[in-house]
Amino acid sequence: MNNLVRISRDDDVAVITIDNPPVNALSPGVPEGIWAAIDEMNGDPAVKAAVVIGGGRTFVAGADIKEFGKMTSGEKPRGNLLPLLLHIEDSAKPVVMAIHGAAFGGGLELAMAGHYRVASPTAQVGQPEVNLGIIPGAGGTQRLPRLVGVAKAVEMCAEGKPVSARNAAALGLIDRLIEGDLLAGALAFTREIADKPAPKTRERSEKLGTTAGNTPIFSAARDVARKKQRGLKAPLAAIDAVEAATRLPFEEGCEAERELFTECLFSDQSKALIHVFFGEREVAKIPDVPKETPVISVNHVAVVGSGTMGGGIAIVFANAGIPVLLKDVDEAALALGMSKIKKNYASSVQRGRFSQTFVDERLRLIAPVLTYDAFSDVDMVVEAVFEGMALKKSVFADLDRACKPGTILASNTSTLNIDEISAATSRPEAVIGTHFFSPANVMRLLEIVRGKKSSKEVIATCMQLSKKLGKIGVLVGNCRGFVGNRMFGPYRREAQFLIEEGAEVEAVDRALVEFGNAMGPLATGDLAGLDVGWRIRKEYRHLEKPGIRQPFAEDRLCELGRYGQKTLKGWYRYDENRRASADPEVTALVRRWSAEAGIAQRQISAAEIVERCIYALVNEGARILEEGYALRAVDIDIIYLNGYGFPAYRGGPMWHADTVGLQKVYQRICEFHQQHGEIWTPAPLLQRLAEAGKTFAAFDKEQVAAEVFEPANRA
Ligand code: 3H9
Repeated sequence: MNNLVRISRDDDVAVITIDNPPVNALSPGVPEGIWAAIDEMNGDPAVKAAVVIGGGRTFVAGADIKEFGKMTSGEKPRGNLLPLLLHIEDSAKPVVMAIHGAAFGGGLELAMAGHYRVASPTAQVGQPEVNLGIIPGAGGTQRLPRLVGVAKAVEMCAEGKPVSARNAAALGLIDRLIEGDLLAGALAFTREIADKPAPKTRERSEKLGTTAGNTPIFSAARDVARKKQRGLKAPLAAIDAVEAATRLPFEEGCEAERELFTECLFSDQSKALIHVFFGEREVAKIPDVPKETPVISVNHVAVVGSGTMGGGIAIVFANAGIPVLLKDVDEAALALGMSKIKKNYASSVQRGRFSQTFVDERLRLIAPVLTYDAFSDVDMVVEAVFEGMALKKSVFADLDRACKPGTILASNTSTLNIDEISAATSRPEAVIGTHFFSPANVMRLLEIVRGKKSSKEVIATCMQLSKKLGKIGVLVGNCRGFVGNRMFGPYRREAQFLIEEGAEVEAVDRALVEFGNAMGPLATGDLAGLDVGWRIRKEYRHLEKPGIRQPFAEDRLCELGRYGQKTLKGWYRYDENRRASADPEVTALVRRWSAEAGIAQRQISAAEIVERCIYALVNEGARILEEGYALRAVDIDIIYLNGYGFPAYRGGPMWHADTVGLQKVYQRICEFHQQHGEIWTPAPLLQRLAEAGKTFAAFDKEQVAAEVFEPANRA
């Protein structure tokens, strides 16, 4: 064995423990250790069978994802799991896999090579490889249908969602659930089966079905994958691999799986999704707020403002089991807010997302209030009142008076200066931005805005809390629009410019949806309400530099009362069910306005539409990075994936730029600069990286290695 896999004996049963913290990934050394342990067990005449169990908090979370990057950059792959799994399956003595925590990916493949599987009821099993842009590569697509049947195997491999141990037991994937001590239960089970013939998963075929029965399963699964995982290649490859299991003998099926796995592994999609996997964990790491930073317990919170955002935020806390006071200024506003919350929950019950009992419990956690009286007890307040500095300041002054020392005072502002808001209190160290995205109870992103004086405890608490709330928290600096909306400005500006230059509204949206975005920029504007941006632009107009081209079409549409979906007219027109259709009136209006402004009309390709919009994001992102308002390029990527519908398989705007090549991106931005002037001035960081032949990913690595992070708030 080695230090990653241990073997011990419990009387006549060998206990093989995998010990590779934190999640027992099958890193180099682990497969070798298991192989040696199986040999030792078979060679020991005093032993009848073996239990394989994970040390620490989980069974096995899968192959070591870090190894994939090495494989695709040309390093010789170390260890191939398939022979190990055959070796286990061919063991002369039975092997029982004992699962707690997770058996994911290679972990489940390992478990299926055992002759039996037992599990704690809280365990989860799954083949989540598609989330990394790959498919199971160690026989998962071949053994799983033999245990759970074709339909379930296709679903698990193509959708990548985990299955609870209870469900897995019902499916035949787990042979026994063990309440209480897992090892003791596994040992007892092993002694029951030790003298019986050991079944080999790969030799089973009774659940593989018939061609006539399977064909509609595969075709329905492909339809679902094309719709629900639009643009992703791995789910379709996973379906092909399971289909191979139904058509080919086991060994040939494994070969087919291997080919599909390798093709996926070397794809840009997989590289991007692996970047996202590690990125989601990286954003939690704040260089000057180490893991050991003390945190404040948040057991009771308040939300000020019961509008759409405030109500959504109250739901988020209640769903996490945290009692919440919801305050508004008068009975009518509060009653409206509460009724919207109830409606929201009712529709969750209707859609089967929550049970009525769950909803009743959550609703009991939300207490509507009209005064600050009970605020002296809360650990955190999130202010979500109308977006105006004077109002926010007065709310924060009230909170300063009403809350006990140590209460976190958070603002959900999406545009205003956190430092200015914090100046209205006597405790700016307790003030921070928590920028939720609409709908707050659905969107995963939480931008945590660090004020100049926000304390490390407050930052650490909000970062940790975001996980508890089911959000992904990303720390950003205090600049106008923070990170996400600051970049969204140039992106939507370009979308408008393109229309003013002759592109059709639908063509712009279509190009970006085909690129992979969840929605086009103009349809997004209509959904959010065009008047929101219009009002903000009017407020900031005095800051605009004269002589710089500004888009005008959206403001003019607003002047005509076309605010988007809410007025059933915006960039598109909408029927009473809010179904969009192109509006020739908009085309005619924009053509007229463009002619009056002397803007030449031309044919614009989908490729140019994508480059103009996406490179506008990249250029602004590079500025934000250099100014220190985002800690790393990957933080920007995670913001765009979770708050703005950017396609995960492209890894985020900065990763996408790396994939295209920064020289190419920079070159194109220089051309746009020549054609469109100052707004396209290339970001100095982008220029430097492009000229040095580097990437944003390399920039991130250098920053971490050199520990040169500036606190994200230096300006
Ligand atoms: C696969 O198996 C392919 C096969 O078919 C074989 C092909 C040949 N590798 O998530 P956490 C790290 S593909 C390397 O914060 P949690 C993670 O980066 C794999 N590292 O914990 C983090 O590091 P750090 C299929 C891994 O308790 C730390 O462990 N499997 C791996 O919230 C803690 O992770 C998957 O896709 C890994 N496989 O959640 C499962 N997994 O502390 C991926 C984790 O430095 N993993 N790390 O930031 C998970 O879903 C979650 O980690 C899990 C625990 C639910 C297990």
